[in-house]
Amino acid sequence: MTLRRGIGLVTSLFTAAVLASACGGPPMEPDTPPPPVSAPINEDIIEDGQGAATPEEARRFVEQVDKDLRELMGNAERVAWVKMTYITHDTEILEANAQEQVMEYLSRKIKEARRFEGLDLPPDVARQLYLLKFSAELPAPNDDAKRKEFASIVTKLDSIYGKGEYCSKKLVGHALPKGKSKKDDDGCRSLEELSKIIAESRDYDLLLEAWKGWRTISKPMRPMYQRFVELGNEGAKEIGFSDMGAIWKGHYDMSNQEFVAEMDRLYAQVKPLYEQLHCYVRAQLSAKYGKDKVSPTGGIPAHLLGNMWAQEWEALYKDVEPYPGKGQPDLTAAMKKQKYDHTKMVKLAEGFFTSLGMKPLPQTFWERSLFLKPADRDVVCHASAWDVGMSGDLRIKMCIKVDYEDLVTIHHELGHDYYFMYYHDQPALFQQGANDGFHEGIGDTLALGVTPAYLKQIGLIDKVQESKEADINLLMSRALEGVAFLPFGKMIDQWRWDVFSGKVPPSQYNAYWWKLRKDFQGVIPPVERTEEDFDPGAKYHIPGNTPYIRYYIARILQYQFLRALCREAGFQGPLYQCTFYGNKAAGEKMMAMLKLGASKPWPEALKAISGETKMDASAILDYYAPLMKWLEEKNKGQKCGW
Ligand code: X8Z
Ligand code: ZN
Repeated sequence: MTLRRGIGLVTSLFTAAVLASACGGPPMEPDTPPPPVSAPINEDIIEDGQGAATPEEARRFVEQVDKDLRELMGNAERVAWVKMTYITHDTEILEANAQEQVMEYLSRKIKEARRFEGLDLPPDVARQLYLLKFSAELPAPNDDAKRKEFASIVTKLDSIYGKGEYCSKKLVGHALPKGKSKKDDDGCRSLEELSKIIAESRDYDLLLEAWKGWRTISKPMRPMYQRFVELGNEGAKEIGFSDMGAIWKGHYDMSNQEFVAEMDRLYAQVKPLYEQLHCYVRAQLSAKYGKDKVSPTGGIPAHLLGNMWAQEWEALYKDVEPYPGKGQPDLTAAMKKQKYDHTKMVKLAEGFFTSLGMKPLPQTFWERSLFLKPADRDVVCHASAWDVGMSGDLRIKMCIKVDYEDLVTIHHELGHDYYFMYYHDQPALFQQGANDGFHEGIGDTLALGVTPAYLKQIGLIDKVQESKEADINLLMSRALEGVAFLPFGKMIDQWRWDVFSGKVPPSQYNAYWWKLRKDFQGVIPPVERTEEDFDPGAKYHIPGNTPYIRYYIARILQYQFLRALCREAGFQGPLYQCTFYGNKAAGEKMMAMLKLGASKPWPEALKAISGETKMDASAILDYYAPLMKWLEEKNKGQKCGW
């Protein structure tokens, strides 16, 4: 569980996950991985109980924790909602106070729970204790003053990002903010407008201005982040971990080492596909901007990939379209033509879930969600999903634009809300994804089902183009999103794990960031960066303190889920053409997994939906197989890699 709105994005108690290593090995069901090895134990832990611990006492303990968490989290989430949708001096303080309370509670209970280590406990009690152990994703030190400082930094980092704005004369006339008239244009732009420039402009210097500009907002975060790492590590040690990264890596039903090896194993499967995509896109950009600007053999300058962080490249689709004009529906245009607005987009996504036999969203969802960026106040626009107080009070918070990218994000967020909805009856500690990658992957799986055939069925497009060229175009547009993301999804937490463990000192924060960007993504900074900068802070999840490896896991799992659901739906044909829209049998499979929450180790949840027990990148490779072949052909004679 994460005390903050979990997933920063998914909110709910535990959105951040917590599958953890249990204390002295809780009984595990057959078929589950070996009990994880916990991080080194700190001997100073104070044991609170009196006399020998018993299983009955352990049961009472988890029941009390369940009650307390519901209350504490309910309050903290409500306050976080207000702060994120109305950032002011006061709401920041209120949020920090509420977080501090949860932090204090969790650290205390984690220590107390040590008394049950080694007991033979009923599986559900053992599992809750196991999950509790990893629940303090942001572990505050026990010292009151330090805890206060820690909570305040956590809140401030998030707000600095939310309020971020860059002003420059060079931006006057570009991506004018909504509600501002041309004559009042002061050149000040928020992330939304700067991102629009990055996605739409092809003017090298303007792109550079927007890219550099957004990175000015994160410079002041550096000393705060450094202190955050010190305090968080201190708190982590107090509850028995070597550093914060050991907690973050801990909740995957396996040891830290096994987890890292598992992530590497999956990456080895997908890396050749990424390299081919990179090679092709780089050649197109080099032809467009010139070899002096984009070297045909080196890394790609980060501001040219259509996304502020170069994490997903779908904005470049038109620039790199394999067969120009061959049947890729322009969904943004289709939605605009049919007068889609934010509500209609959310309804469309909800319709996909209900078509599978799931319940509609509650009326309060429509009343309490935030769909549009308010004109009169600062909010955290980064999309998130919420179940305030684990009470079925489902919401999303998003600054929706009418375009395809946001339609996918809406599916993503509703995936979180439907997970909340279906594991609602579980104890609080089980109200999280089987692992956090599962939580992130649900809505994305449905978004893969937004195929041309589905779009025709719902009347957004008139006809489906059936040709090899149209298929390659479709796969290219998908790969610019799903494949381009993979190394980015992996490197973000590589950076944090190494920062938290002390392998990377503050004097190398930025240099190490760019080393990983180059090594993993083959992306380079367009201008010199120094240790005056703090470029990691310009990506939401760093100041938002949301673990990121979950998105990498999700990007792989979503294709595995898709393959399973399409099998269930009896679909025959290439995976990329499959939609399981309207298929109740597929819906049943998905619900069976959602209902489990984290009550069982994740391999059992994976089994419930797919019959498989291992994460496997072969589904994503199958999905893109025709594109891989096409790319290899196209890249012949090129020196791929960087
Ligand atoms: O943060 C998100 C979601 C909220 S959980 C909008 N995503 C990552 C990102 O934006 O960087 C979804 C994809 C990756
Ligand atoms: Zn998410």
